[in-house]
Amino acid sequence: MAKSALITGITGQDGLYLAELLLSKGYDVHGLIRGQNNPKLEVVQSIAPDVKLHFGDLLDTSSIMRTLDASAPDEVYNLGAISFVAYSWENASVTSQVTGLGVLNVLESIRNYAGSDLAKVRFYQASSSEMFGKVQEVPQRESTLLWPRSPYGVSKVYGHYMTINYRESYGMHASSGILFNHESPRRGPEFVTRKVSMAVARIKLGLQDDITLGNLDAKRDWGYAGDYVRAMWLMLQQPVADDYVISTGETHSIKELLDAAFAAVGIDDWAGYVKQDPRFMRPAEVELLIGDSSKAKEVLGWTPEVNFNELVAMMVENDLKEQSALHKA
Ligand code: NAP
Ligand code: F7E
Repeated sequence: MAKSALITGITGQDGLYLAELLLSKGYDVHGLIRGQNNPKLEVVQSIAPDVKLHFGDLLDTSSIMRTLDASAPDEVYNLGAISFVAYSWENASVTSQVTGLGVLNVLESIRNYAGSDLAKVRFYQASSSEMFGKVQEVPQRESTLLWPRSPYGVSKVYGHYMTINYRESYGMHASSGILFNHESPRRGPEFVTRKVSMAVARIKLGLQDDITLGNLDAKRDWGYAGDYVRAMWLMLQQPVADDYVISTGETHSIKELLDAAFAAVGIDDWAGYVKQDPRFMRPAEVELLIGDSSKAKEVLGWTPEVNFNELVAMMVENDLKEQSALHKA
């Protein structure tokens, strides 16, 4: 019989890639979608029409329980979150509720749903490299001390330890993927990679004069979302649940991101196109992230396939197509 999987955050970047991966493996895929008249419902239905959608919210435990009953999942991937770090300072309480307490709501719902047969449901938590924040070790690995720098990071630490606690307290097959930044043409336009790829495409097409950014010196370990959802699935196929860092092991500054993105449209000197504004600076910055995913390589056999330059070129190319089509329409 086909396995069943439930994905929270189905309308997000990772939710869609994961849904496509699981459908290609023959899973019966269910997604939790929130809100009245969610504008992304049509996107999910057009890209992955075989996904069965259930209306619910991470803040509404009874809706999660109802969705578990309806989907009878073998695997639950908790990808739902308020995920934009900058927003989390302005909206610390709701971020803590959704990104932090939302994890507890899913874990408790699974515990109630599965009863004495807890082993029948495997759980994946979307933990984040933002938990390392003010990094205490370079590169960061599973054992590195966590030192989050934003309400988002603090909320992810809560969800991370709650996942470990349910594993240790109840023997639940609950794993956390500590994923470093991963991007794609489906990345939200509020994140820096997509903000840059869209602006560079629009500058090349003569639709925009420049781009305004914040801190250009911060460094991130950027990978491709399509590679990273493969790691999520691999974690839930292991006999024993555990936590894994998923990263490329390479770090690049925002300036290097600009180099790669402008180079993709044949512009070598971008200085005249880039402005800075304190509005995009953060109250506390995560200056440097670089991950060591050797445990994932050894145990899961996971390695990333798309490198930094390929990722940036893929995003710029997609935005050139999207922006030209929009402009012609
Ligand atoms: P994303 O594109 O921002 O997607 C977030 C998803 O969460 C959306 O589907 C959103 O639904 C949903 N959501 C928000 N509030 C909700 C609520 N109250 N109830 C139910 N669902 C809710 O994020 P992503 O990039 O795909 O990331 C997936 C997960 O991995 C997130 O937990 C994120 O924090 C984590 N993560 C991401 C990265 C990364 O670099 N991408 C790295 C590490 C960890 P709407 O569409 O309705 O808003
Ligand atoms: O910022 C700097 C900014 O918003 C990256 C989320 O998926 O990955 C993501 O969080 C860097 C930061 O991603 C702008 O200060 C400069 O240093 O693209 P971002 P993030 O904060 O790293 C982690 C792993 C997650 O878990 C999160 O959910 O870029 N930066 N200028 C800027 N950032 C933005 N957004 N906009 C700017 O104008």
